Amino acid sequence: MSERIVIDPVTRIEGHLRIECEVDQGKVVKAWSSGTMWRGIELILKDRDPREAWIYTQRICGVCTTVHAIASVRAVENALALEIPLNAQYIRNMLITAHGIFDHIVHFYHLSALDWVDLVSALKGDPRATAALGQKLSGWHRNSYEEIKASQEKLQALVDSGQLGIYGSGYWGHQAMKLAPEVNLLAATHYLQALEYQRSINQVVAILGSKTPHIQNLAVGGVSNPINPNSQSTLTMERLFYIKTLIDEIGAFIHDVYMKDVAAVGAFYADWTGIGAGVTSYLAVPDLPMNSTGTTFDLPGGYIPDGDISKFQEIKSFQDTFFRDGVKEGIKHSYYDGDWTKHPWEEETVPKFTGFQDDGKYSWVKSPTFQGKPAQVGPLANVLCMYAAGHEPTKKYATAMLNAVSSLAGTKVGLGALHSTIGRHAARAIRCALLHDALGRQWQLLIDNIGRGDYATFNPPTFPKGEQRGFGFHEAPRGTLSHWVVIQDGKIKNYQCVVPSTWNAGPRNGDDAMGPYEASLVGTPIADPKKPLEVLRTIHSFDPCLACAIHLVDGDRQEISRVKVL
Ligand code: NFE
Ligand code: MG
Repeated sequence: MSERIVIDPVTRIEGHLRIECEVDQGKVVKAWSSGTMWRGIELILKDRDPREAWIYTQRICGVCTTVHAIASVRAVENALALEIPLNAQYIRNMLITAHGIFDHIVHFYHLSALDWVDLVSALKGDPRATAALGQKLSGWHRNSYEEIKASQEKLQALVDSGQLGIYGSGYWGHQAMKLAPEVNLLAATHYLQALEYQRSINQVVAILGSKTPHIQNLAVGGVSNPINPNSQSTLTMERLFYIKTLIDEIGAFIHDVYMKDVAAVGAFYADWTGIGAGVTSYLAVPDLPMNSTGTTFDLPGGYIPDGDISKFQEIKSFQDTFFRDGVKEGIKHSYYDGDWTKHPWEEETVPKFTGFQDDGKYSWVKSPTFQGKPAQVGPLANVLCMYAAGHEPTKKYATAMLNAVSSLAGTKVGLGALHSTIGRHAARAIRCALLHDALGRQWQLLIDNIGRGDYATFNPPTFPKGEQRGFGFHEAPRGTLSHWVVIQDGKIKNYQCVVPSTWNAGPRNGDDAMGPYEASLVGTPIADPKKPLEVLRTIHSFDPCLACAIHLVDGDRQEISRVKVL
């Protein structure tokens, strides 16, 4: 007999997500992904000055704080065919890469590792054996007996205090937890260390963006960082070389800790390379523009239909018509009035809440499609597309990751294993290494350009009479993000954001095809329906952000529902 599992809300994510599954004979047979929170940004933008849209859209999210700012200025610049100075591209690219590194480290260690790592078991690990294991895995200087022992004592003190806090309701001792106590202890030690490293790389964002979360230095037409190597109150060589020390410092953590831990989790949970593939049409956009018009990029992107890498089609520029015409959103199963599938420039947003209906409307998230089909976005899509584009550094890191998993698992693990729950973690670590190399390159490009005497950071925009349409895309940490703007006589007439978590968390589309979260859950084995750890493993592997996925407001301010708050 089948039974229902409802997880509401899913935790260790951003925003409000409800996952409902039907389980039969120990496996998920049906799944629903529902965004239950409702808020507003897109309609607030109507009639505003396009130059300030980025400040508002950035407030969509407190996690991917830079990305909506970046996509927004790109959308308006695209509508105006406005070029931006090279220094502005390089500074934006440094913000993008530093933020991405921070985001990926936080995701693996703090938002998802505890689905795989048992903290209670870590208390039983022998610190000396753990140090020996760590030293076998990598040359990381903080895999020392002293450091591991101190981490274990910290955990033990927490348990002894009886105040477990956020660790109180973990699935400790669950039968799907498979790591030995020493592996758990090593991972728990890195969990604590990762808190320091995510903070240090985020300083790059704070220095260039003036603050984080929510940077302050963007402008339609460039950035507002004044560059003057001889002044104390601008972006100086002293600040830039301090940034370089932060970039250099984090490299060892990414390569010797993050990449190695993901390989170990992949090898010890090798069965999870066969679980959680879901939607295997992948979309990723190119990013890190290398010129002032956005026609060449440091990292490539494109589209892979139905998991077939040989059918990869590249997306080439900020003017790309294959991308521009390929994106649509539908609302057949979403809480909006009607049943349509439209291009973002043509959408109108009229909320209409009906309550959760299995075969009707059941989510505030819309259903995006690319070329008429659901697409998975995120680091896995990004890495597969870069691999398909023949990007050599991607091939190098992907091969290194797969070789590391193969040697630990004692069996050959190929590229096909990436189409899975574990594959999403592996791809995120690979992408993190690529972003780190790119950050170093962008830093060097900026230094060299300043060295040539170019201090320009801004081209002022002018808004002609009449209508202009623009789109801006960005490969955000959770995947492809695009903003779509229609400008009329210098004011915003329509604004739509099609966001990474909207692509992945979307409900069934106009053709009733499941969204990526839903499709990835079907077939997942469930050991104990009362403790659905396996569902969380797959959902967390996408790194959900429902704050991003739903971002509209009811313009009439009607009351939708009332809740009691304790
Ligand atoms: Ni709120 Fe975000 C990213 C964007 S959405 S986290 O990355 O855009 O999924
Ligand atoms: Mg939207």
